[in-house]
Amino acid sequence: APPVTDSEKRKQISVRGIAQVEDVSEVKKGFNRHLHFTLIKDRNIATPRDYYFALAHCVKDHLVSRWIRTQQHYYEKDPKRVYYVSLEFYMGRSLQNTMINIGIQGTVDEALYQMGLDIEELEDMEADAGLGNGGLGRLAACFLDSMATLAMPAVGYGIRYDYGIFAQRIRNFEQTEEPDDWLRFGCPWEKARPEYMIPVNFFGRVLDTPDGKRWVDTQVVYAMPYDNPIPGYNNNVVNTMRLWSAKSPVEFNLKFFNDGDYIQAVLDRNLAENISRVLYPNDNMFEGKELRLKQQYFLSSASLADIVRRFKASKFAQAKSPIVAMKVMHEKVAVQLNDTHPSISIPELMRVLIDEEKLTWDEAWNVTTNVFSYTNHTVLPEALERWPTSLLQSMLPRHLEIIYHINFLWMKEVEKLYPGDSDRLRRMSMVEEEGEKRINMARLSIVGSHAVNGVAALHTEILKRDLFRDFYEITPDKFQNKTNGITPRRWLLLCNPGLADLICEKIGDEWPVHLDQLAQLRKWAKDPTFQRAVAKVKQENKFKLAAILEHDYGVKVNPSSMFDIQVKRIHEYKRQLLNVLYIITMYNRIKRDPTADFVPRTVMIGGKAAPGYYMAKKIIQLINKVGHAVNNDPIVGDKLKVIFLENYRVTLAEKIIPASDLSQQLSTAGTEASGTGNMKFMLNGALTVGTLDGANVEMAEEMGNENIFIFGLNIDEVEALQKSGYNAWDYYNKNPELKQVIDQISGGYYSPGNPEEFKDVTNMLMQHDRYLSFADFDDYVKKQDTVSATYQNQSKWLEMAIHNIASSGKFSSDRTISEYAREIWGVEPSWEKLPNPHDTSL
Ligand code: 4GP
Repeated sequence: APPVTDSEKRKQISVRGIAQVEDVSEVKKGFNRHLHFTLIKDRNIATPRDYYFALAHCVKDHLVSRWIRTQQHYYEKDPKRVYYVSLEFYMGRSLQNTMINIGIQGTVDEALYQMGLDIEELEDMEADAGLGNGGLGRLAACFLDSMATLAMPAVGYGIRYDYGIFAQRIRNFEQTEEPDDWLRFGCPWEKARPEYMIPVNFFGRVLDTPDGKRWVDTQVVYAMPYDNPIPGYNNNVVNTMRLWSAKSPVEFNLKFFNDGDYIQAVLDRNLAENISRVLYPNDNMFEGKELRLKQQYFLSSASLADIVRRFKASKFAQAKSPIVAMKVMHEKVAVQLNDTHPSISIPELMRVLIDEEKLTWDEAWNVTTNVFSYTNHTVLPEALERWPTSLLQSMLPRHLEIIYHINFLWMKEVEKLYPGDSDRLRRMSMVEEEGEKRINMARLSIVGSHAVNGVAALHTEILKRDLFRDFYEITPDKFQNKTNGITPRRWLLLCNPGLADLICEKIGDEWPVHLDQLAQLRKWAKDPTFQRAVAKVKQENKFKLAAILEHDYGVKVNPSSMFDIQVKRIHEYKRQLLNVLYIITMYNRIKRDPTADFVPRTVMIGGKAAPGYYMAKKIIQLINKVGHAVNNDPIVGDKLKVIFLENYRVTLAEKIIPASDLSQQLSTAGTEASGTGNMKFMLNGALTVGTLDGANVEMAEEMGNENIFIFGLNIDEVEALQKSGYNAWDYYNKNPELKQVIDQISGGYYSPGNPEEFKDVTNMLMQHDRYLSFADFDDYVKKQDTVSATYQNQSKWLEMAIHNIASSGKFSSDRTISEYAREIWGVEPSWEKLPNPHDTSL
């Protein structure tokens, strides 16, 4: 027989041979092994955290075989790849989500039970991966779940911040911030890949050589990848989220080394590594800091280098000469830009293709515009990114040069279409000349992409008619709507198992991947037995939350009161103040007539304020002060409680939303691009009181206006009022309840000893409220009164709640992602399963 080759022998090295069966005894064995061999602890000294880590490693063992096999499968099939590039991935915890998605939760439950451990206690040891601020970051996380569930060859690229979104503590009624040291005990899910580090260049200057442009004398920082598994639901697919961490090059600050200041040179390595130190804590707000621009370029450059490397290694590219391959890269690569945050990717890809791959400008532009697409998440002017050219000139000189040339060609095109229309040229130029010279990143993103999308129907209409009107006029086909969605796995299966079980009893178990099937529940909306079952689940969730509130915040709530909840970042446009005005109105009514009929409420408001956002912090202080007055007033009793939910985050959302009766979505029409919290409440059977804004409009369409409490001005009325002139005094003078509330706040009723405390808040409301709060007050109060009346009719309320659940199919992020796939990326979603590598019969 011929000698066996090494390559033959190596076929023993296969994930097939080591994949374990998923039964209780295997799980116990794996858990035991990790506790002792990985954590080096025994049961005498192990803490709940040790047990959490042992379990996480054990669950990971069942994940990695699927992970490897999925990546092998993609390499073999060589499909078009999808890249979601985002400065934020607001993931929350991974343990329970992983167990659910790979289908071993039941087995693990049983194994831990047999070992005398409380799984919920272990789960609570996991730190949230809080690498996001709010909606935009959580959307990216839901999208990763859907892309894996739809078996799409997708990678999420982001930054591995050492510090995620700060922890919020309330001290003396005010917000304070604590650093979120989420990696302190290590992250069991990630795998560092130092062998794939990528150099990223900054500063330097551009040389014009016969061989093209050269960017020289740069400072180099390395991007070290950390891979995180993203399991699909029940399909054996595991995708990758690759997060970059900044590493100083060995020769960093060579000058100091040579000068003999060795210690200083080593200390200065921190400077380079600060790039991935901390997430900027702004939601819907641009802060033009140099370090933030560095983060954006760091992510863009490292990710594109990785994407180009993977493309070049693909079968498709290998079958062609390098230059021919690069000219058609867009056939195998789609990159979605999550807002303009990574939009420096556009000139970066041009630089790579022209300066390194030697394509012509036109060839490079064709590839670039076909690779990229851009999602807009907000129309608030203060959120739109406009980087000073002075900053770009010093940090990224070659990129600024490329942007200028893109703009030069673009201006020529516009001039050809509208000769002599200089005002239009100014409106459409990427270079803004008023005041400090800046680059408008949204305009760059529109011109550099083949598709631009809004995140709800109304929002997309605003983009087309208003913010990007001139661009829409020239390329109407570029503009698309992709209404946001949420993953039903985390936001129902995981967070509300009681409701999930109930739904399964009625309609089977396919709804988590075909959420439209929830529509079948409509036929039981009036069925008293089903209503009772839904009510029972809700009541159990409320008891559970009440216990958490008592344990974590020391407040006792009435679990049969209406749980009335507004959780989201604190922002003037989201109008938490409107909520506060109504709380005080209720309080005044109770005091005026303590014996009158009153539908008890526990009002909960939660959310973080950006640390530099003065008004948002004042709003938090006001909520806490009002809560203090209301909660300690014996006349009120347990009719009304006001709770500020400290440190609202993904993990707290999972506990609050299933226990909610009422969801408040109060933004001024035309300001909230979509909202996604609104969808989570709907899916969990809460009713909504809200404006015709963002996705609320489509929610109302799906469930019918009779199942939602819509109030306030619509977008046309808002625009008309702004045009004719909004005067808060008119409303104040006409509505005695409103007048009383404002007079109390400005008179120091809620800030005894310091009547000035909230004068900036009342002055804003009375004199320069951009969000027209008073204009909607009257209608809001009336609608809230209807809410209370409806709550007294429990069977009506439950009927509406069931209609909410049954109508939420559209808001699965699987639907959203399927639309992106087919209409923007040119790939097909799939509901087929990969083989289970643990199935030994295969
Ligand atoms: C948010 C929008 O404010 C929210 O309406 C939307 O649902 C979410 O994006 C996802 O599309 N925008 C941001 C931001 O978080 O920072 O612009």
